[in-house]
Amino acid sequence: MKKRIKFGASLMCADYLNLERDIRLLEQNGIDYLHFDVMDGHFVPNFGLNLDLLKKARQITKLPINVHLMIDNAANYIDEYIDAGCNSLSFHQESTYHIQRLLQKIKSRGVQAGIALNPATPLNTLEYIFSDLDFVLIMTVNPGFAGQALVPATLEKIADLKKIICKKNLDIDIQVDGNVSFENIPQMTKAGATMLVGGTSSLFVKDMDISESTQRVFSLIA
Ligand code: S6P
Ligand code: MG
Repeated sequence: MKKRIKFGASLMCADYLNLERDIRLLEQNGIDYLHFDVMDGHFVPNFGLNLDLLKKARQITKLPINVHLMIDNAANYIDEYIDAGCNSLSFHQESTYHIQRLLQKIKSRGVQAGIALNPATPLNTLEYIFSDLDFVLIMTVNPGFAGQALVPATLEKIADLKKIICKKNLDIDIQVDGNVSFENIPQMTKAGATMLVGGTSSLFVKDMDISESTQRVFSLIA
């Protein structure tokens, strides 16, 4: 099944002092969803966006909100992020004990469920949970920071996942996050990516306004 490629905005790369302005610009320019990075300073060595900000963002926009939990003990926080109004949610394979249970819980609350894989984590960890997944987040950099360089082997990983999805005839999106640049987007989508996360490499680009950068990305994925 051929899927439309969706382009999302990584809010941790927006202008924090003008966040509402940036969200309005993203809406006006046809962005598909907001990507909301949560970090705990433990699973990844950085701190990201938080629950209170998610609640505020939910009040001012109808855009789908895609939460990416880069935290330990994700199971303890899932309900709060869902209550705050996210539409899809991923947590990391590497920090979670009862993965299938958690995916089921997310789906049972009417939210799309995804699992995020660090660059070094193999695809075979997905083997028995495909039917529980709406999307897989392939990290194309090691999680924690914006502005990093692509880990090249992750392109092969996207292609390998796409092959499995086709072979099993599954309806699962492949999300890519990290250095989703003008240069890398064609290779990522050719390999099979269907959900892109735009950060500093393609959306919030120095000396380029949001309208120009979104148009450039849309021309690459049309
Ligand atoms: C941090 C987080 C990401 C970044 C995004 C940055 O790891 O999960 O969502 O915000 O990858 O994009 P860029 O283009 O600066 O690499
Ligand atoms: Mg992310």
